[in-house]
Amino acid sequence: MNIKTISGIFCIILCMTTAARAENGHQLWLRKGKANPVTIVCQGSSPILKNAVKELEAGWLGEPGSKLILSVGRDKRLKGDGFMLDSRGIHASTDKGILYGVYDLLRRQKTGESAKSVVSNPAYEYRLLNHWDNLDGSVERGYAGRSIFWRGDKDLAVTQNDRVLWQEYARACASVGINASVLNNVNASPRILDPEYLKRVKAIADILRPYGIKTFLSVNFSSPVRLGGLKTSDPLDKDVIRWWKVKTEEIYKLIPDFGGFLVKANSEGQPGPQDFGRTHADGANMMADVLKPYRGIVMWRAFVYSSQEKDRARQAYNEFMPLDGAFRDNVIIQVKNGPIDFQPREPFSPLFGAMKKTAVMPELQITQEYLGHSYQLAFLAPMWEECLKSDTYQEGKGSTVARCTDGSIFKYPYTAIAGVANTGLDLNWCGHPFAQANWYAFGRQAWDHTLTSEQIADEWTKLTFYNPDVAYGKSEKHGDWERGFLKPVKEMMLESREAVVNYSMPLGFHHIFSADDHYGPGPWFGPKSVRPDWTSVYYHQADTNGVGFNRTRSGSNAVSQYHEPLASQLNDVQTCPEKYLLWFHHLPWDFKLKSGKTLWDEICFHYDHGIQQVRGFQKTWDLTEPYVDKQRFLQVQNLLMRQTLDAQVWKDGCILYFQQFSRRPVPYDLERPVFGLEFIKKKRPILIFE
Ligand code: BDP
Repeated sequence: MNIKTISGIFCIILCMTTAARAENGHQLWLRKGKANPVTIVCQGSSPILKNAVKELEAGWLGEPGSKLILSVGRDKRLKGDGFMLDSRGIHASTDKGILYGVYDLLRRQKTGESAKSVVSNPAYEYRLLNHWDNLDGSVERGYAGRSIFWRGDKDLAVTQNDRVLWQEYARACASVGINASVLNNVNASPRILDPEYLKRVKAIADILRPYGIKTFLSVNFSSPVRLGGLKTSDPLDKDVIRWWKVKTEEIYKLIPDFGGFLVKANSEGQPGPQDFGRTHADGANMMADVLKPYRGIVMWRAFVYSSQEKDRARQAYNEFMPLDGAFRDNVIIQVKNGPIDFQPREPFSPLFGAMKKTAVMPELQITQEYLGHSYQLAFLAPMWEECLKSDTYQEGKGSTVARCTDGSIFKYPYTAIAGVANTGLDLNWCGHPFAQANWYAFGRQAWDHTLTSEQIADEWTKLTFYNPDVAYGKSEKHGDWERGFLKPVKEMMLESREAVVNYSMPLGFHHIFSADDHYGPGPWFGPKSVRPDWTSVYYHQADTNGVGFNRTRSGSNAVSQYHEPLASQLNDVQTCPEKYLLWFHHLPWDFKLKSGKTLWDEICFHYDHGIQQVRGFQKTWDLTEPYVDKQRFLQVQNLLMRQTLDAQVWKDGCILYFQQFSRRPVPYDLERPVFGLEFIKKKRPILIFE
């Protein structure tokens, strides 16, 4: 053998040991690895405990041959499904608590976090995913393939593949503490309550249950008419009440631990109690009463807005505050994090903390409807952290959104938090490899809202990318991986949502999308035939004098829906945080910001900074190549290319559009536009790849 052949063989061996094997992402953050033997003593053999034992046996990375005790019993340090870890094992008051303890322990072993004397309690009782899955298999605002639950009327039989997938889904949810799923779209088809569909719901519920997951359904308010053939769906009508009673009984016969209903009523064309001159409370209470004997709950959404209200941001508060105290105790009002609609940045909804006699739960959006679908890398934990940790001042300083909803300030009988899911049939479940981090982060924050985004990014990155079987470089292997991959990738993730804000809607801009796809820029979108609050021009109000939505006391007065001192702080342009500036104020183009720049220049700088940030992500990612498998490396690399193009289109489209009103030059330091305004409007290069 000559030297060349020897070095060739050597090279192949080296490559085999160092290259990470291709990963398609299907195993999420639960990737299989080697495990050490462990002996488990478990008191009980429920399906949930069996799963707990199975997980420990398959994933134990502690001392080989350790003995671990799983014990269930009351302890005053434990709340709900909380758990305790110590050197002897896991203790919890419920079987579910044991399962959560197992996942927590295994996560700590994998990420190198200490598992000595841990006491962990969930912040919210219900930690739900809301699937906007339609029965025909499409997913509203879903960007990762078709529904994992539905395939249409003609395909209701449950296959072995379905079962496997649902089990994998349930396991992933449980591993981050998610304990409930709403299986269908809030724009609900009445058909979901048809016996044929309920059979499939039961099959799903049976598979989710051993992972501690409760099943809920979205229901259509006019089901009594559309499914039951009744003449009315008036919630005070005796026959209607009877219809819901019988239907509810039918559901509980099939699914004894069914969770309850999620309702979108009198919103975006959906039917509701107001169609019959009744209130949201009348509608919600009727359902709450039929669910009460089974301990079921109603999650009633506050996402309402009508064309009569001059400022859409005010509507939910105006409609729901007068009803505070009128709801049954098994009703929770489900409120989106912001007053408009899951924008890249919104202030928190003023309903949080304001409804003191009614349980309120936050609704977050995991699917990236307004943050680049599954084409853009946007780690959302910082956005949710920002909302949950915002101070409402409702009961004095420190009344954060989280504390106003988790039962610490108001003693609600039920507490909950929901996330609109980003799952689909794509092999990696979520489309973008980094979108998985948002599913993970939602579960972790719903369990513990005091966690920082940094901690969550750290855990997820280690679990999702670190491969103990790979020698990452010549020196001390862990150190290399942490420096070469973990640190830069975490920094990129933590910056990513702000980058999206910068290149799409900085300084308080919101909802300036093109038409209904909620993807590319469309600040020009404002046809007279469309209801004003469905246009972009309504939200930015740009003219030659200035830009922004005046929600101060001299404008729509939406600021007054917030508690003092926040209301005054937002009202005053000098104290309003700049990130919310154009949300609350209409300002002249030459208004001076804290940086000393004019508003116009600052807008341009933010758009430019956003694209520079994404260009930075491209560089960061390219350097990670030695530390990640080829499949995921290339996929993310390609997606970042597209994101840069998207950012360019956003920047050029918005700057050139607003320049027509500002009549000022683009600051000299900044790169010039690449696309012309008319070109963007006409060709929408953002969709070139489709
Ligand atoms: C909006 C979505 C729409 C949803 C609606 C909702 O564009 O598809 O149906 O929210 O939350 O964000 O009901």
